[in-house]
Amino acid sequence: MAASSESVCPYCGVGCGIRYDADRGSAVGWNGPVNTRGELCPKGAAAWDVVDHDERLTTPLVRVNGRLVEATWDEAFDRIEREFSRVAADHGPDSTFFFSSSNCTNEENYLLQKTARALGTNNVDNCARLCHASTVAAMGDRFGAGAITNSLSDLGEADVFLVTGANPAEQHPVIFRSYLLPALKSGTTMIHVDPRENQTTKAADIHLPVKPGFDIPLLNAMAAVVVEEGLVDEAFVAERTTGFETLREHLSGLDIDAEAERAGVDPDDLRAAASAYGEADRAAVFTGMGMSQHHCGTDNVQALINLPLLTGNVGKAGTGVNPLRGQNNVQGAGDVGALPNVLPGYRPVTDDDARAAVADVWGFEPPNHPGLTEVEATHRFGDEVRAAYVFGENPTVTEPNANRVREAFESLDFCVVHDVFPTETVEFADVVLPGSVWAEKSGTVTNTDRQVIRMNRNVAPPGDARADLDILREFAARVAGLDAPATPEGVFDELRRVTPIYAGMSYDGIGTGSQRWPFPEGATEGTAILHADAFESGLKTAPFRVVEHVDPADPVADDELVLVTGRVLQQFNSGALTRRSGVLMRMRGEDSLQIHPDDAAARGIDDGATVRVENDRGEVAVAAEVTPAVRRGTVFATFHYADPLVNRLTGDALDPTAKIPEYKHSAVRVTVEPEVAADD
Ligand SMILES: Nc1nc2c(c(=O)[nH]1)N[C@H]1C(S)=C(S)[C@@H](COP(=O)(O)OP(=O)(O)OC[C@H]3O[C@@H](n4cnc5c(=O)[nH]c(N)nc54)[C@H](O)[C@@H]3O)O[C@H]1N2
Ligand SMILES: Nc1nc2c(c(=O)[nH]1)N[C@H]1C(S)=C(S)[C@@H](COP(=O)(O)OP(=O)(O)OC[C@H]3O[C@@H](n4cnc5c(=O)[nH]c(N)nc54)[C@H](O)[C@@H]3O)O[C@H]1N2
Ligand code: SF4
Ligand SMILES: [Mo]
Repeated sequence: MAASSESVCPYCGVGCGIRYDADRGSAVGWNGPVNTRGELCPKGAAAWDVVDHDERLTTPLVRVNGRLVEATWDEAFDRIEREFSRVAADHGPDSTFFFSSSNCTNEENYLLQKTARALGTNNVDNCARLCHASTVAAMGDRFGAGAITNSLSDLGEADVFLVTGANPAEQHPVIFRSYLLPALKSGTTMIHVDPRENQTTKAADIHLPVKPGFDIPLLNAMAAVVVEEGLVDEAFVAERTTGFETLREHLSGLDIDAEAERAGVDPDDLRAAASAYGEADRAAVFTGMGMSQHHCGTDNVQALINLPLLTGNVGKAGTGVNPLRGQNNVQGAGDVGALPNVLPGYRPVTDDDARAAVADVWGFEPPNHPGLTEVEATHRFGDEVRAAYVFGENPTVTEPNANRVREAFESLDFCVVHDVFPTETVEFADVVLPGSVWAEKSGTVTNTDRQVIRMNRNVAPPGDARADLDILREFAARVAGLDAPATPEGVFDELRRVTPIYAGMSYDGIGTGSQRWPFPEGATEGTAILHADAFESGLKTAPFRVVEHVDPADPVADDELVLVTGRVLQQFNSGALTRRSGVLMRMRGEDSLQIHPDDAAARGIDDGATVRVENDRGEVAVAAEVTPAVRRGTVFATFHYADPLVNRLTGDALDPTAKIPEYKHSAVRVTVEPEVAADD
């Protein structure tokens, strides 16, 4: 029996409220904390499609003689217990690795990271690593907190939006339509920095089609214009920053026009954008994957942060640095400690007091050395890392250099995949655990503007599938001897006690609304706008940083093009859910390669022709979409499909600080695919 209860969309970090509507037989919006009028984008509206889908995993599977066969839960867990114990005993706990899930609840992520730590390793990560890890690192360094500085509801007060490396019209549609568009209609100016024209560009006043990987010269040149034109907020700089003189010296040595040209943009347009940003009373920055997913992702965001600090655009309504987060709980997965270097609440594993504080609640102390990050771990599969638990992630499609990733998964001694569909990663599993989707479980998720929202169960999981938290409870008991609370509410109550930024919240208090972090013990509500009087670091000031351009990892030969990868509105990440949705059908153009007419003509490529895209790492065949929307020298494809598997082409380079991959810059050769002879 289905009951209609308030839940949260399983897709993006906007966190729209959805529930099952039995009359319509589909998901509908309720008036949630973010989608206050019940509005949804096409993905949210189609979210029921994956609940009663006939490809759902409905029974545990174990590999016997190379084939996955149906098993009982006991058989599956006996095998898991035996193999995890064996690997940990033979090679030490750091030979195990845990992929936690940004698509799953705070309670589930909390329990999985606690299990890893009880087993004796900090080897737990979630795909924030592939996403905004660099943003979080840079913002943490400067402001003392890596999260969005403002709240969605105050951002409309901005006079200028600087949107860089993000396409909110397609990737955060309800934020775009319900929070940004009304402001744009009443006069807010939007600057869009993106090598490609997309739906966001259509609503922009100034478009800077930056050359992929050249955001630092662009941002430094914008900062230099702000200084040159006397647009610096002197009072703010004096009171709230340090290091201005050093930055000013560096910027005054720059040739602004030359830096603009190096970044591939028109110097006049760049000056216009910088003046608009600098002259605004209130200017808000939105930043996305175009900035974060480079091997200089942290430096990109460091360069970006100089702008709000120069102009006093931090700590008040309509300003700040606002990363738009990825999945419905990528914010929360990090908040509750599913990261290898920090405990719940972002306290470093190396901090003795932090470990002692969690030990008071847990009854054991977590290890004191940071664990491996997600991609680093994959690179060590079969060697240092022998067993993995993959919860709600599809890394064989989504990690870079997919051919290598597949070999890595092959080389594991033991792999558990806990998912809801037979994904491409399930093909590498020794044991498969059938979990639950959004409508089948309860718990909390934390959206992009730090609001903790409750999901309530509408329907039971299909067949023998179980609620994710119940599966993780048994896993915790079997491999680490933990006795976790039986309900999401019980787990939330525990996680609150070790997560200072959540300490004042309560499950009941959230109800069908939300509570926002930071919400310390004793507070009556959370803080919407961070860094108002002092930064979250506890300091009154934030430092300026001098940032130099870093060349992309892949050198680009004369006959090569730069492949940028990204997203479209109707598909979500690895496509595990959306590719199975009847409503979000595969549409023309979604899996094609956007190529500029000049680059196409030089290669004899017609619109619609099948082209081969290749480099030393791999190759894919795709249809060409010849369009001037993408800049010359750059091609664009999505990574939503297992075929074409675009991540065969992306590389291994990682940001040295945040370890995020360079998904937004790969050198490729593009040629017309030779016709396959009809009689072959
Ligand atoms: N429809 C849909 N929505 C989603 C998702 C989805 O898969 N589909 N995924 C969710 C997730 S996990 C995330 S992380 C967010 C991501 O949301 P976005 O950050 O908006 O995602 P992307 O499309 O990957 O990248 C944004 C833009 O960066 C541009 N870009 C590429 N290279 C550069 C560069 O060097 N510099 C600059 N300035 N820009 C560049 C691309 O052209 C692209 O338009 O979306 C979330 N929402
Ligand atoms: N080339 C390229 N690659 C990229 C990116 C890019 O821009 N370009 N972006 C990167 C980014 S930002 C991200 S975040 C990653 C995303 O990478 P992934 O997290 O690997 O991708 P998803 O498709 O979100 O994977 C979600 C998995 O969880 C399962 N799932 C969904 N809901 C539930 C649930 O409630 N319970 C359980 N048990 N399972 C569930 C789905 O079936 C699916 O297998 O991809 C990265 N890869
Ligand atoms: S905007 Fe995001 S959270 Fe809202 S319905 Fe669309 S995918 Fe779901
Ligand atoms: Mo993401």
